[in-house]
Amino acid sequence: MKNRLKIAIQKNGRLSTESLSILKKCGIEFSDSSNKLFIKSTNMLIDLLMVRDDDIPRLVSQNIADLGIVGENVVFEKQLSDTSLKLKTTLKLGFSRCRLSFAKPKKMNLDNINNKKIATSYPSIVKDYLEKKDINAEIIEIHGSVELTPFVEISDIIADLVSTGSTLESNNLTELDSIMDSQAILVQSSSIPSQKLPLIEKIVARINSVIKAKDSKYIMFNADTDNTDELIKLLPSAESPTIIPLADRSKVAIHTVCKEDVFWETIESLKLRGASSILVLPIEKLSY
Ligand code: PRT
Ligand code: ZN
Repeated sequence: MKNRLKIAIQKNGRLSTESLSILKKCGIEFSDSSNKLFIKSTNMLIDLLMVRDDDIPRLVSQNIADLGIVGENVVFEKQLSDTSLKLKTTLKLGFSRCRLSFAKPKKMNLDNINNKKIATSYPSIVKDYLEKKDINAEIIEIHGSVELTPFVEISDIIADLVSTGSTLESNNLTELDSIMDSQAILVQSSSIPSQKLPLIEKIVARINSVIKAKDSKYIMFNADTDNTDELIKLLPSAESPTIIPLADRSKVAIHTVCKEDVFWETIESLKLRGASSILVLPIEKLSY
């Protein structure tokens, strides 16, 4: 039991599906995951703690969990409000991206936010921002329906998470300055027992390889032999490509991994310059 690695993830919310999916892609198999607080892996010495996202930084800091997947915004808020938290960011995971931004009612005239009442679920981050900018304002801490507070006169403006912007739009709010960008991150305790380190290193390396693979694509196409240099330059972040001669000696096949997504514009540019039979494939795992 002591040697089993514990990973805390959000039980029910925006981070849950992706968190579980990234761990499964790392080859960790789990028994039925529905509705449990504690899930044992069936093939590795790993257990999942299914908890609220707000509890993850403390669970990791207290070594109740060794690793955790949580939003940067939550970690930053908890670290600012409790400086004794002992945890570090190991990897940025690239999902659940959002930003913490100020927003005001569309009809409100606002020159600056000095002396305004700001409703937010992130009081420590907002306080830190205001102090750094030397702004005097009142912070109203509220959890849930922050976007409604200016209209019931609890606040003048808000500071809330935004991803698509549609919540602000449908509540007649305009986004102002952004305080921080956030995404899901992998955190780890700063005092991991040494016997667990090899397994942590293995899991972190696998997660890293899953993340890299997600952004990468394998691209293959045929081209005229004397046109290869020009075509290779069009490929986004390409590794040194493999060039294979074809039966028709005037042509070659080019295969390479692009470390970024390959967009339609790139495919169209390749075609315009004579590439044919273009194939773009997803990559499941990528390890260097
Ligand atoms: O129950 P539990 O405490 O575990 O979950 P929770 O309700 O506190 O969190 P949850 O599941 O809503 O969000 C978990 C994490 O997802 C957050 O801490 C962020 O790191 C991340 N995330 C990414 C977001 C959003 N995008 C997001 N858009 N969290 C919240 N929102 C909300 C925002 O508060 C606002 O109400 O979505 C609305 C805005 O979205 P748009 O798309 O309309 O702009
Ligand atoms: Zn929460």
